[in-house]
Amino acid sequence: MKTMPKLWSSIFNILLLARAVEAQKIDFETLPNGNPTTGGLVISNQFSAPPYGVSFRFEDGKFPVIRKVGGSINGRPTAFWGPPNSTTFNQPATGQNVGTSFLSDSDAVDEPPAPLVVTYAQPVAAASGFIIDIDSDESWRVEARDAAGHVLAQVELKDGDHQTGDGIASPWSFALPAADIQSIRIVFTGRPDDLVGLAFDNFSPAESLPTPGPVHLNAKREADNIILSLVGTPLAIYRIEQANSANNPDWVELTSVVASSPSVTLTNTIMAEQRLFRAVGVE
Ligand SMILES: [Ca+2]
Ligand SMILES: [Ca+2]
Ligand SMILES: [Ca+2]
Repeated sequence: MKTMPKLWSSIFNILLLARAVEAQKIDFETLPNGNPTTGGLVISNQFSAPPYGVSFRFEDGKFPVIRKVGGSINGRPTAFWGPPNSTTFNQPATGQNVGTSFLSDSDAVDEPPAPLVVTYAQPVAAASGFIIDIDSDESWRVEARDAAGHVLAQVELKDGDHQTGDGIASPWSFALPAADIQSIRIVFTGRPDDLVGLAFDNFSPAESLPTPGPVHLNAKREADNIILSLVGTPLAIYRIEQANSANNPDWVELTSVVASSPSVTLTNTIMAEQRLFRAVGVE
């Protein structure tokens, strides 16, 4: 009987560890206490305690706010014009795994916001996240900076690059040899007269983007639609490609998706008698 408490305590520890690792992604759908976020909620230091250890502020002194799919002010979206063809209020493209909430600035789509700075309580070696809807010639730069504010590494995200576009979640990721990242700075680098909002989501404060593992793609027909569902490594990116013929298939990119648990689904209208689909992990 004496060994029982020990056994239970090790099981309990394993459960806690599993929970802590999973909890490190900030998806802006809920706060650390589990309460759902609301549109317009100001985000500053709610995630400053472990396991996150981060706080958020724009360089002009303003704080970011939660924005929701469908949100608008005076006929303009609160974060971005989403698909089709940038006509909808904060609507992500399908299969982007961004839920219904993300971090934005407090204005409607308007002049570019000041750079957003994420400050760490304790420095980290890795971090990753997504910026939604990089289109219309827009571009962003994400910098990983040390305690003195020097840029250690940076990622440029530009309209026209892979994994950018209308409502698409574009990834950035850092993995440095040592825990030197004291802040992350997200800067709009497009034209100063662009009408944009920030839409930042699925922030992993201390982990780089996962490497895509094995993927399973399933297709089924429903009336005039093909429903594709993909099971892969959560938060890893997969390119969905299509071809018209099994003989010498000429694969063309259809879209990219961000895998989520348990699966991502996409609906496609049937355009031809035969169509092949495949999913390719993007590293
Ligand atoms: Ca989200
Ligand atoms: Ca945009
Ligand atoms: Ca758009």
